[in-house]
Amino acid sequence: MKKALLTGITGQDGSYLTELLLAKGYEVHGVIRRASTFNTDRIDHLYRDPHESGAKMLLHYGDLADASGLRVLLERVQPDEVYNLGAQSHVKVSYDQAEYTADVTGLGTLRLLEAIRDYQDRTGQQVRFYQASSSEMFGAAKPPQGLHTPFHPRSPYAVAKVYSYWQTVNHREAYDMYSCNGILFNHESPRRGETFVTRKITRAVGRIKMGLQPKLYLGNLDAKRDWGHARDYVEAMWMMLQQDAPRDYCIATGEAYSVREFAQRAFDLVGLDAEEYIEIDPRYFRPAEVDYLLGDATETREVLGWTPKTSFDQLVQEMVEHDLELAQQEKTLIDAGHQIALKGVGNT
Ligand code: NDP
Ligand code: GDR
Repeated sequence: MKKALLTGITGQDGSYLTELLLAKGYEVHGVIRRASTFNTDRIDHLYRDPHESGAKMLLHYGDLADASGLRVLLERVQPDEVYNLGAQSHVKVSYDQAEYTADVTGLGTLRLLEAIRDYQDRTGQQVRFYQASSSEMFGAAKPPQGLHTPFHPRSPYAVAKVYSYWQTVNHREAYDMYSCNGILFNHESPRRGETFVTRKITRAVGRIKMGLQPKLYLGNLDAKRDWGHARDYVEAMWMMLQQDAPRDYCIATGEAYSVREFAQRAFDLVGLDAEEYIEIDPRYFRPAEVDYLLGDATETREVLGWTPKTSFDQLVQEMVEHDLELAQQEKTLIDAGHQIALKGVGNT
């Protein structure tokens, strides 16, 4: 049985990747952070009490800021594959927490790579490594962006990801490690964090339709993104680690839409006019914006044989349907006299 170790298992991608790996018969070990409230909502449905026999998903406390803890985890788990999905992943937040983002999203990768290198040197066991690189690294570069496009990062988050990208390449070249970068363009789902724009929109659509929220405040509506479905993208991550030799890949749909277009489709699906409900709030503007991301994944498709299965329309529809149901549940509870606190508010 293969063993995988995931950082970021509690995040959107971590949850879909865990489902995929469990279905393939892996034992999955996930790194979780200690928090004062539960932070495992996205993987609770996969959890089985480790005291029972047959538990295949096991969770360990750890943090990308804690090098010694990561080293101990490698010894304990002895993984065949490591997926580094953990990060302070919010672009706007990275402006407020630039140093922290550099530490976790940048240096965290180096800590993990160095722990793997030591483990391999001592045991002779090969560990395959996946780095969650991002289209944000292309930043201001002209579309379409692909493997040969020079990086021009536009936020502390993107700069940290560029650092991690090159550490991953350098460990491959210097130490002959099986380490790969997956440069993934935006991917969304009903499990997307509620402060990312697509989920913020679909949550608002559901709540506005149910009369729970009057307006939706957004920033730059003209930014364009190449949006795919997270469930499809985690499959590509796994495929990258099953090849004969390590290399880097770009994963994208090859279609881009603006934030305005995403919102219009989402509101249309529930019979509302987006223009009537959206207001611009400048606090959602970023100090430097990434205007237009459109991925060129031709090479990846040829090498990996991967193609996205979910269209843009299907993605928007799945998210809206999910969030409409969530809003209906909220309304039922409110009508019954319960207090509901909306998650995901704030200035992001
Ligand atoms: P999420 O924000 O949903 O999840 C991030 C994960 O990282 C969470 O599990 C979070 O834990 C964990 N994490 C945060 N800080 C630390 C830390 N200090 N130590 C260990 N773990 C930490 O991100 P996604 O699932 O959307 O993305 C996964 C990865 O892919 C990220 O690295 C992201 O930057 C990258 N990426 C994402 C893209 C996308 O469109 N989704 C596109 C390209 C790259 P907790 O739950 O406790 O907060
Ligand atoms: P992004 O995703 O920055 O591309 O990073 P996000 O959904 O946050 O922003 C996309 C675009 O929408 C514009 N926007 C808003 N964004 C947010 N969050 N909130 C708003 O109210 C709002 N209004 C307009 C933004 O300015 C931006 O142009 C995501 C993250 O998952 C990264 O971790 C990942 O690396 C990249 O995608 C690829």
